[in-house]
Amino acid sequence: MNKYREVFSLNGMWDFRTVADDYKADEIAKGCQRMSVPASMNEIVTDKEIKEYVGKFLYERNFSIPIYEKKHYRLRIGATSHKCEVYLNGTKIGGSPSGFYPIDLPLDNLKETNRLSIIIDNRLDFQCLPVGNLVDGKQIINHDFYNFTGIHRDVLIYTLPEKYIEDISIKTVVNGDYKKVFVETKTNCETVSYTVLDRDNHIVAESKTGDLIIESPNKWSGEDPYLYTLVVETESDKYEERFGIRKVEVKGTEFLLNDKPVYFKGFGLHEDFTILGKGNNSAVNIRNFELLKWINANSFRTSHYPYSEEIMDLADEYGFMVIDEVPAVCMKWWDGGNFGKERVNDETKILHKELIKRLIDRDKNHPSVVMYSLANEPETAEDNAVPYFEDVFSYARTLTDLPLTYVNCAVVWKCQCTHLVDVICINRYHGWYEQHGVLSSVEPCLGKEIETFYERYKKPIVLSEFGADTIEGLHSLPSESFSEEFQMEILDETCRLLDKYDYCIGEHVWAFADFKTKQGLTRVRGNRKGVFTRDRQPKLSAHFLRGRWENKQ
Ligand code: GCB
Repeated sequence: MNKYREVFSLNGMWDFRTVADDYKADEIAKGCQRMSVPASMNEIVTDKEIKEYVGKFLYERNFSIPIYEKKHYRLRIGATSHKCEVYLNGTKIGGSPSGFYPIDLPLDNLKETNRLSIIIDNRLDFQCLPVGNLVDGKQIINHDFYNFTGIHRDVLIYTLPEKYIEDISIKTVVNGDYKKVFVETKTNCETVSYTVLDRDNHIVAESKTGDLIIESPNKWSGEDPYLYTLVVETESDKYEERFGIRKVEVKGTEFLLNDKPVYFKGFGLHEDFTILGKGNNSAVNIRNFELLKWINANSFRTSHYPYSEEIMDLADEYGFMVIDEVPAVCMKWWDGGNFGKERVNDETKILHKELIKRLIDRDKNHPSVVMYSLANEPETAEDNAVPYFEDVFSYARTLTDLPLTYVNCAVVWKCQCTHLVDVICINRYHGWYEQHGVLSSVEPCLGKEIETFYERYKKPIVLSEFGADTIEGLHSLPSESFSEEFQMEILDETCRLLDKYDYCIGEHVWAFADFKTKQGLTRVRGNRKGVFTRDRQPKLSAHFLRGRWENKQ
C-alpha cells in the first residue's frame, strides 16, 4: 500500500460448505457454516465426514470496497489447496491448477456489494503436484503430510493506477566489487526512476535506467543479513522491493556464499500447526524463526512445496539460506512404473515446468534463496525418469543461475539422475526405516553410500533428511526407539559420520517440528520426527543440536 495503491484484506470469516462437482456458484449458497481464512478447515470442523471429504468445497463471502474510476482492481489469493476456481458475482474469473502458489486476477465489473466464491478441489492424481492417486473416487495419498484443505494464505484486493509497474527483477553483479545492480521493470509507464536505500533509509544509488552502482556495498549473509530497498517510481506508480547482495556458487565440492564455504545446518520444515493446519500465521512464523535462530541453524528446505511469501521475507530478514522446493513430491509409488503414460507423464511434466517457472518468478528477488529443489524423492532408478528430469533441469537452467538439485531417495547404485544436480541431496533413515533401532548400522551403511556418491560424481553432498520418531516425555536408558534419548543418539551418530567427509556440506534434520499426516500404523498423531513438538517446544535433541551447531562451521 502506498500513495498510488490501496490494499483491502478479505481475511476473516467466510461461508463454507462441501459442494457437488457441477456446482457453479451462480446463486448465494445455502447451508453453510462459518470458516476462518487463512486456515485449513480440517482441524477446525468437528464433523468427520467434512474433515475427510474428498472433492469440492465452497468458500464464499460478500464484500464492498470504495470504487475509484480509472483504477485497476485485482484479487490476490496467496494460495489454496489445491486446485481452485474463482467466481465474482456468479461469473468465473479464473483459477489455479495447483495449491501453494499465488493466484492474481483482474476484478472487473465490481458492484457496490459483491459476492466472491472460491471453489477448491482437494483431489490429487498423477497429473497434479503433489502427485496422488484416485481410484473410483477414493483418494490415495502417499506423501507423508496431511492433505489439508482450505484457503491457506491471505486473500487481498489491491488497486493499481491506470499505468502501473507490473514486475521488477533485480540482478546484483557480484564479480569483483559487488557494486553493480541491474533492475528490469515490466511496466506501461513512461518515466521510471530507481533509488536504492540502505538499511537506515539513506539513498545510496539513483538512476533513470535501472543500472545502479552502490559504493562499498554491504553483503547479505547469515551473520549480517543486510537488505537494501529498491524504490521504483514512475509518473503514476511506485513499488518498493527489498533485496540483498550476495553471490552463490558451487565450486568443486564447496558451496560458496560470497566466496566463503558454507555448511548447511538446519531442517526440512512443514507449514503445519495445530488447528490452523497449513494456514499462514505470523505468530507461528516468528516462533519458528526464533527457534531456528536459538538452535543455531543457518538454513532450511521448504519441504515439500513453496512456503508463504511472509516466510520468504522472514528468511531474508533473519538471514537463513533457503532450499526452495516445488511441490513435485510423491513421484514414487512402491508398485513401480512411476514415469510413463499411465502415471507421471507429459501432462504432469507441463505442470511441473510451469510450477518451476512460477516459483522462480515469485522468489527471484529473495537473497535467502540459494538453491532450487525440483522434486522430493522421485523414483530416479527408473529409465523413464531420465528423459523426464533431463528436460525439467534444462528448462529450469534457462530461468535461473542458482544451483539446482532434487532430493534423492534412490540408492547410489541404482539412481540414474544424479548427474543433473549441482549438489547431491540425499534422504536416509539408517537406524530407523532400515535396521530399526540399530545405531551401529548408521556408520557402515550411510558411510558406504556417501563415499560411493562422491567417488562417482565428485559433487558436494547434503544429507537432506535423517531422524527418528520421538514421543516427547518418553525416556529410556539405555535408549530405545521413540525415546528422546534415541533421537538424540541417532542424530549424534549421523552427524559425527558426516564430520568425516569434507565434501559433505550440510545436515538437514527431519524434521523441524512434529506434523500432521494421514492416519497410519507408524504415525501416532502424525509424524513425530520433530526436534520440536507440534506446539514448538524442544525435545532433548534440540539441546544437542544447539550445542553442535554453535561450534560447527
Ligand atoms: C521422507 C520424506 C518425508 C517423510 C519422511 C519420513 O523421506 O521425504 O516427507 O516425512 O521421509 O519421516 O518418513
